[in-house]
Amino acid sequence: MALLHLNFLSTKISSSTPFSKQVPSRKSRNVEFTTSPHKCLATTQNGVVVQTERRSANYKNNIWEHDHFLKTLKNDYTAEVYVLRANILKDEVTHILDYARDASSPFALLVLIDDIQRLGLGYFFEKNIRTALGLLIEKNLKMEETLETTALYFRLLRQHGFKVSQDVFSIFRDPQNSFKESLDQDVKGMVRLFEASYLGLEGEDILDEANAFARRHLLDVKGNADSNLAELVTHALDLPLHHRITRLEARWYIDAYSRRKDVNSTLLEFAKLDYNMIQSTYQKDLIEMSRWWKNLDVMMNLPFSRDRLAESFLWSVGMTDEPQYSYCRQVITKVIALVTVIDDFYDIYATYDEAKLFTDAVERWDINAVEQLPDYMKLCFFALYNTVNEFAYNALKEHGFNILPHLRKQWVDQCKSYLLESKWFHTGYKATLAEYLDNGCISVAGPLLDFHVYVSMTPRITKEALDYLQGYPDLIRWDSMAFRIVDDFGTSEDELARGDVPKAIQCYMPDTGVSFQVAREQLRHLANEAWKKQNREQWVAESPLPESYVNAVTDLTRTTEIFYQYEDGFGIPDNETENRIRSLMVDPIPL
Ligand code: 0FV
Ligand code: MN
Ligand code: MN
Ligand code: MN
Ligand code: MN
Repeated sequence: MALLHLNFLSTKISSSTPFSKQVPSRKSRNVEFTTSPHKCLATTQNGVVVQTERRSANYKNNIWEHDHFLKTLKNDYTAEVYVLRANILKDEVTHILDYARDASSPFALLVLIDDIQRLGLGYFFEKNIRTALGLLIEKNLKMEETLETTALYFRLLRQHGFKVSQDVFSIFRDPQNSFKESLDQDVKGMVRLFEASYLGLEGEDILDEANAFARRHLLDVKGNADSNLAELVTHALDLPLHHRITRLEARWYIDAYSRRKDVNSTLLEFAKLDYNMIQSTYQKDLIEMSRWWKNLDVMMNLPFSRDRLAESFLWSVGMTDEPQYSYCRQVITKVIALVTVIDDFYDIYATYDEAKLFTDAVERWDINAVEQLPDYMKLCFFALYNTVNEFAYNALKEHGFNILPHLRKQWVDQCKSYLLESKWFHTGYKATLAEYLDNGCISVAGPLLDFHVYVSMTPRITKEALDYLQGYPDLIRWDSMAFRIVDDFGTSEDELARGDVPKAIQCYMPDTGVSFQVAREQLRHLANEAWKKQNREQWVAESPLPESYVNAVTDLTRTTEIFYQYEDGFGIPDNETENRIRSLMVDPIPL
């Protein structure tokens, strides 16, 4: 089942990795893959007790279980006065943007656009922004040749799908073709350059260099700049803007922006208000999802599994954050909550024979198959069957088109990829990196999530697009590649400790004989290459996929970067993930 071809794997992982991320120092890493002692647990099969050797997950409980507010969340920003006020502010910002577009300072316009986007307001002004940027190109105004202006121009144009060459940075390079060291006085420009470098495509060496150059100088400058600027530097180095999800960036940027000397109070008020209004939409979504999950009660027989409803919902917000996509968020939340449980029994609890039975049941897609399953799997299979059929029902009602065969295929692919890992584990097989990633890009559930986003967010589903997606096109492939690598960074240490197949790093080390640290750097490099391939996908004109969808797919990669920014933010959600859920879903911004 070679669905993803990694023809570049052997050639493209270079030994010099100037822009790989720093690995956080951490307690000693166990890179010997000894399987942890199995736990002996009793389960029942149609009421008959059977003893089987099983591993233990040691996942934490659901941290929100006793937080009743998840079911009673309510901020006050749904009232009509707020809607009216928001409409007025929206008109005012439109005027500000029109004015800046017609004025003579490209730099001021670019900064305004960047502020609007980072404050989370970009979705209101998508068309206006594009028009303004298009005019900027057309008018061919003489721009100031500062690093700041050029880098901002480059990034914004690329973000909006305009073709602009990396050669715009040539003027900042000396005759030996490296960036001029004298630029280090320009910290603002350096931050802009750093952020711009992430919009690169494969082979754009000037941008690779720009990234290494800017990172080096920003690391020097950290702590020496004035406090607002230092904050921006730290934020960029922690995770570049291009890898961040809109809502979390908005929450951070609203605070940072409010401390700026040149703050525009209209923009700030609108950003805060809109943030709170979107939060009230999320609250309604989340309440509905919490009720669904509680009623389903699928965790009843699965004490070893992760119970992660709120975290699944955060994932869905990462992929489609605009208020009108509630249905898409519901679908994604349901898929993640269920696939997490399924992943856990394939990974941890099920015997290989049980894993085969579940896979077979999904292939048959026959509710009678529930009879053949061990008791602990029954509710879960039934829930999956009902949930996915309901997605198909909704699509048929909405689009007059039966997507069930495609949905079934996607779930079969998912389960087969889990089954193959289970087989590898139970037979002690050690895959090569290429073999592992070929399967791992599917098992990580990127294609599964991307597929469900398509059927739940596009205004018009076409068979052509469904077939295209299920052929695993580059867009899905590279998205899932970055997802798998970053997931392994965050989770493989614990996975190996509990007993699992060797993950990316552990497949790569014996292949090449490199150290853990080097393997990690090279895989980060590979994930960065996958990002570049995805950047190119924004420009593919012949794809049958709508642009908003292509953005949502990229947002999956961003969500992954966010969840695994500080190790496993999904399996172990009680630190940064908890704060993020509180700030996005619970606490409004004081106006
Ligand atoms: C990954 O779990 C996880 F839970 C994610 C990415 C949320 C979406 C749900 C799934 C893909 C299950 P984990 O690290 O256990 O996944 P693998 O594939 O490594 O077992
Ligand atoms: Mn856009
Ligand atoms: Mn797992
Ligand atoms: Mn797994
Ligand atoms: Mn994992």
